[in-house]
Amino acid sequence: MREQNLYDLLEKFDLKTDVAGVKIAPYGGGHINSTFLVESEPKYILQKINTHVFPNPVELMRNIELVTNHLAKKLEKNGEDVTRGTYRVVKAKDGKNFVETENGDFYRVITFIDAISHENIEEPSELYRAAKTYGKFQKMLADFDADELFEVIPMFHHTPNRMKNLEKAIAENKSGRLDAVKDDVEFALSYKDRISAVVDGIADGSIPLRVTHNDTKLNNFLFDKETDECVCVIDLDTVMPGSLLYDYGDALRVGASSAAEDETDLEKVNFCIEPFEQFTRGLLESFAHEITERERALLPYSQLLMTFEVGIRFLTDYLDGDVYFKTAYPEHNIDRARNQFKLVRDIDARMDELNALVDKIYNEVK
Ligand code: ADP
Ligand code: GN1
Ligand code: MG
Repeated sequence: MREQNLYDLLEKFDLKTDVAGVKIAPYGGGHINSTFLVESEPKYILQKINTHVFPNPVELMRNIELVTNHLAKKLEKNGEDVTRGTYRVVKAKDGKNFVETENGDFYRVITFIDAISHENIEEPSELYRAAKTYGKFQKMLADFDADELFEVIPMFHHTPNRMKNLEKAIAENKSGRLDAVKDDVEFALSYKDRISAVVDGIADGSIPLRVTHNDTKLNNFLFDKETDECVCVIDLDTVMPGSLLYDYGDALRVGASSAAEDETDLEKVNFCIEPFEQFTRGLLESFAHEITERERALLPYSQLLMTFEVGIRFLTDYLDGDVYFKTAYPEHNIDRARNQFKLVRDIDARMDELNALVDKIYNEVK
């Protein structure tokens, strides 16, 4: 879409200012939606919703409006700065929380929070601060009625189902790339009988379902530009009932890696224990009194699991011909998969050490 059309589109939203002539530029490093920063005063975020990934944008936006309204009420009650604690949905002039264009694209506008996201950590203590912010976020949603939420992507973190999707992609080999990735496929399949612990725990009740974020990678946290304080969690598209373990594991997947998710020099991609310790400490300080024994026992496993899960999702998308994640070049998805698998190997080799560290931290903070 040409930029001019974005101005026409913004006209349809109930903005506090005239945006004629202001700069509108692609923004952020997300893999799903198309995000633009509208540099008016105040600034806004304009997003084209990825309707391939989110085929029910109306329900998705209803979820986000409900969740952000709930968060705003809580923040206000706690005397906190609502404008930094969550983004808000800006309504269209017709009262809807999105604009649908003639060709069926869905756009939304949300308030811009003046803080930045990191693609990689700059120092381990960022993860302690992120865990505290996450803990607050999760607790604010603890009394949110989960029945109100539409399940935007069914079985989003059902790892055995993700494995089925990979097996289907292998069988179909739509992209014709299978031969080139035989080793990666073999590695992925070798984990097949080790990926059901969280779904099993949810099924037998030892792992409670909570209203969770489900996409807690590092760049979905915002940090203050000056103080590096962790301001809030954004990207609320996937807020759905889920396990705390999904959010914990996913945050550490990127947060405890020494390199970007698509670094191709795998010698540079290493699991780092300091951010792991920091995030675990922050999380357990928030949840020590309510985390179940099973959840606690599976903390290190969940990091392995979530890293593996995203790895097989990248591999699946590579085999399917790059239809899900945004890619910048043809081998992007396989580079990402190999990067995640390198981390899986690293984490797996250190499971005993990580389990002992979690026990130690738990005993210190409980
Ligand atoms: P995606 O679903 O594609 O990941 P996000 O909603 O995460 O899209 O947005 C992409 C990036 O844009 C984020 O990682 C963040 O850097 C930036 N961003 C998104 N929403 C806001 C906001 N309300 N305020 C400030 N920055 C934002
Ligand atoms: C996507 O939207 P973004 O870029 O924050 C994906 C996550 C993956 C992540 C991998 C809705 O997150 O599940 O973990 O890419 N989001 C969706 O980087 O599929
Ligand atoms: Mg994002």
